[in-house]
Amino acid sequence: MRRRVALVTGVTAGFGEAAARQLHDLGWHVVGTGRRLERLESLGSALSERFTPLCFDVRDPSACAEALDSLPDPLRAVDLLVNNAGLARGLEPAHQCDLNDWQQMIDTNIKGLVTITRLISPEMVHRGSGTIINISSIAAVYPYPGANVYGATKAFVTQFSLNLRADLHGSGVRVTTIEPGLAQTEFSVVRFGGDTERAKAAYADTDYLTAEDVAEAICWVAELPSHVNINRLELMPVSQSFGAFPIHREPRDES
Ligand code: NDP
Ligand code: 8X3
Repeated sequence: MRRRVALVTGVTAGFGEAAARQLHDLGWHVVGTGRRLERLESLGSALSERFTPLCFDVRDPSACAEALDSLPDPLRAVDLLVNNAGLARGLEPAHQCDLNDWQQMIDTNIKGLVTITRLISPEMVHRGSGTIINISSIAAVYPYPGANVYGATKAFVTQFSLNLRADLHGSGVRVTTIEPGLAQTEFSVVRFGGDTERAKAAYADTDYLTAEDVAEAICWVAELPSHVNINRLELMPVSQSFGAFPIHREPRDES
């Protein structure tokens, strides 16, 4: 019998690495991507021949196409696509942000995700089966100061996924968005430009989600019977919830 193939973007850290490990342990052949070759190689050594590394930047459409074209025939029929590669850069208010950071988030979280989806989905539709899991965020739904473009890219991911599901209706292909809250990965180190102390503070004295928690959700969605589609799945640590609407107040001149 043909082994199931999962293509997971961004397996060199965080959710992607944990998902690659868990899917591999469930018997999937995992094609794992990322820009850091040495991390891909060390993950490959920890797994088995059922792991195939692909080193490329999702922001480069030609590199995406070339990498996927380089796969041997048995790995071209992707049963599960996990669009996970992504990042946040900065937490400044919009008017103080670095425009390059905004462009990097748009190029990675939006353009990279749609490029991979466009390359992989036709074969799934042709075969009449497959699952696409897009990693969004609670930032897609709940605004917070400093989320500006990051949250907007994730809102795109959530809405794109719903629209993709509408387009693929009747094709047998499933589409799910997973929207995690606070989770400890390399996310905050990247967001704060390598400032590990600031990143550590984001997770201090609280029970955050782990990469393994999110990977479990990915595996659960992927392993459900083929007639079940989870549309959106939002998860947070118990220690996180919602803020009130802030009201700006200042004394009014009543004269
Ligand atoms: P990590 O920083 O730990 O991992 C991010 C992964 O994305 C890495 O493997 C990285 O690989 C890859 N990646 C980033 N940019 C590119 C690129 N241009 N090309 C290819 N790969 C890239 O973060 P997380 O695991 O936390 O993040 C995974 C996803 O989850 C992201 O989409 C993030 O927005 C989302 N998320 C994270 C939350 C959190 O609190 N941690 C909560 C909600 C959503 P490499 O650097 O080797 O290229
Ligand atoms: C990452 C979670 O709350 O930092 O998407 O935006 S949050």
